Amino acid sequence: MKRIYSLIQEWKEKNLLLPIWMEDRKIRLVDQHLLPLEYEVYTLSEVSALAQAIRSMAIRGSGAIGTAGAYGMLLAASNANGDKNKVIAAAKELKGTRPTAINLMKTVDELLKATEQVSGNDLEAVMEEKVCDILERQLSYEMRLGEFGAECIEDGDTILTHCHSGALAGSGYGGRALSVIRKAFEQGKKIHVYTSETRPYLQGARITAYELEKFGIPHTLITDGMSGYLMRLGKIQKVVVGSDRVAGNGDLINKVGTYMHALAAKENGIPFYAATSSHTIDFELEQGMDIKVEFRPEREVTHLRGHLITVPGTHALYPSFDVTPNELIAGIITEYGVIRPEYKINLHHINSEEEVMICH
Ligand code: RUB
Repeated sequence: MKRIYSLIQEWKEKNLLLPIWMEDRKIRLVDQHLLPLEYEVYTLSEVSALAQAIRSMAIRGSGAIGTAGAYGMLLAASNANGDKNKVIAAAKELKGTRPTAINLMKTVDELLKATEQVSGNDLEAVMEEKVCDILERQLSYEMRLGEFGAECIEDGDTILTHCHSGALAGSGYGGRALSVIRKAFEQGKKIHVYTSETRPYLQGARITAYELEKFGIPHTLITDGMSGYLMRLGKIQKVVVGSDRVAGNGDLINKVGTYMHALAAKENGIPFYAATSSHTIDFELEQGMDIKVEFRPEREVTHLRGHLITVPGTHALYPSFDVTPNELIAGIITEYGVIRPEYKINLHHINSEEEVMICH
């Protein structure tokens, strides 16, 4: 696997923060449960172990689980001894792990299609080529959307972000939201970031804060319910979040809590941006509320790091994502530019690769 190993080596030398990679025909994966207190890397040699890591959210974030799907397919091809049925079974297992983030499904389907015409003997080599193309493409999207999105950020802005849409949720530079923020910071803009903690899994408190610290970007941790009041105080100028899926009409499906931030932003006249890539737009989904959102185990709400934090026997609910209607979104940042309303019309320019509207 010469090409993939040299790609990984090159990216490590460029100090990309990789959530997952491959070594000695095995997957290496940063356990995102433990960050930022511990940095532990697991070695996985079976697709079923990777599927479990995605389900348990040891690896998470829509971009990163798409990448995990790609590595999973390569691992499956490598372990298959030429038996394509094993790759088909692995694809099914990977796609069944988490239902909301569309990158996982699209990536696995793309790889499955690529293997259909291939003989068993060529399976691993063809998969490696295709996976490398996908990894390079994802990183290039990340860099380009960061450039476009940074144009929306002004010197002196304080930006609210929710959950974690950063390097470890993406390809290693800054994922979606943090690519925008990181690029603006690298351009010399004096910015500050509020990261909302993101109950119950605390991606904002743990992982966004970890990356902002690493990148040297000034930041402050807030709890999820504080954003409205801070907006009223004039302390927030922009909101930038990532995206698990964008519907064809521009509705955004993202980490639960996003909708509340968007409502507060609209009420206070603050631009709310969704950072995404063309790969995350689901043109088959007409509107966001048509999606079946993943509900996770109630124990993830009633317990924190294994400790019960409520009355024993109390029931809890955990819809993992919510839907932000398109009318609350000032712009959808993509690798083609920043798409403005009317999304139903303008998002489709991406599909046809016509020129899209870019913000200034
Ligand atoms: C992660 C989450 C992130 C998105 C967007 O959910 O909702 O905000 O994935 O980030 P989870 P990005 O932690 O449940 O996987 O667009 O960068 O993937």
